Amino acid sequence: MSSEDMKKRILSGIQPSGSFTLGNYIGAIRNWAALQDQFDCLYMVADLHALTVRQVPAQLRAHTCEAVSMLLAAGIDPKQSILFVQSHVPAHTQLNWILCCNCQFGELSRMTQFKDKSLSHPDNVNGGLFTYPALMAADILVYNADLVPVGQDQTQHLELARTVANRFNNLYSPTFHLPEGYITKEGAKIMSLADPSKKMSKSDPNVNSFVLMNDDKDTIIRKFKRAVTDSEGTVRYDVENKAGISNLMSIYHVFTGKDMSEIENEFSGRGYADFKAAVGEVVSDALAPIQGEYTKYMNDKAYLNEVLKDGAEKASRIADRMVSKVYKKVGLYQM
Ligand code: AQP
Repeated sequence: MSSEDMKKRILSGIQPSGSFTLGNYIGAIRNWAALQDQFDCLYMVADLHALTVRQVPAQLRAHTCEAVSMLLAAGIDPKQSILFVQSHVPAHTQLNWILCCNCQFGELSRMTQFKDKSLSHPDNVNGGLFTYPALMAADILVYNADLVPVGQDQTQHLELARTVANRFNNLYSPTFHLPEGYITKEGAKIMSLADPSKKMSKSDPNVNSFVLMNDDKDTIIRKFKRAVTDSEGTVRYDVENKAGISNLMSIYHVFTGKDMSEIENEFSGRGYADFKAAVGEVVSDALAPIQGEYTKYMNDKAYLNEVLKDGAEKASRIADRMVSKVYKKVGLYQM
């Protein structure tokens, strides 16, 4: 078997629930491009997952195009990886139902994301929000992915995917690999600029809480200038007592490679204004070339559609085989 055949398979997704933030870039997208040489990668824009929270249809469509353009701009190569939109591959929802029927109510009730999102959207605690982990398990298992890059917030869902896969394998016969989490080197969790105790999120209603990957330089500089910090005036890494400054230091570290003590020395005796301006500069310099590419893709819908059609076909070829295998195993009559 060639080394190509032995590459492990990775599946990762991102929701088009808004424009991508600097948090999405640092925590996910930036790593995705880097994984392509080493792994057999499938990257999906998880539009079905986005529906668990109420979306404006026209915006969801626009954000989906933006998402695909941004992933291409950030270096996802559709010749090397399979890039697709989740709803374009019906096998995800087909397997989802089978897995839903193999997930226990108690298991789903224990998911902390369900509890959190029910609290943040009390007017729309829908069934999709509750069964979201079964769809996530289907996303992974339909490709028999070996590895899933996940943040801390998703480890519980991945564990459930393993539990369901294991249950299915025992009940019927070995079918699914048990997927493992893949922790990337730089797993920084980027916090909101308006409230550094909260994760930076693309669906945050406060536009000053996040920097978007397609924000222009002036906007980026202004948002960092307004970032909530503390009154001490010393650039010092202390997540507990100086969450805002520590968050900015993590961002500065990602783009400069400087460690925390180097950053402290660089800004020793200088105020927060200087530091915030420097963070804004390195972020906008890093995003500028990606933004150039992004605009190019956004203006070429024909190319985007071609990429997505090809991605959906390649993904379906793998996923459809798994669905028919599963359908057969559970006893669905096939002609
Ligand atoms: N603040 C963050 N820091 C580091 N990583 C982050 N990710 C998201 N926010 C941060 C990572 O981005 C990937 C895609 O996430 P998602 O779109 O599937 O959903 P999410 O984690 O819920 O992202 P958002 O931006 O917070 O979306 P909304 O506002 O819609 O809920 C994941 O790998 C995630 O870890």
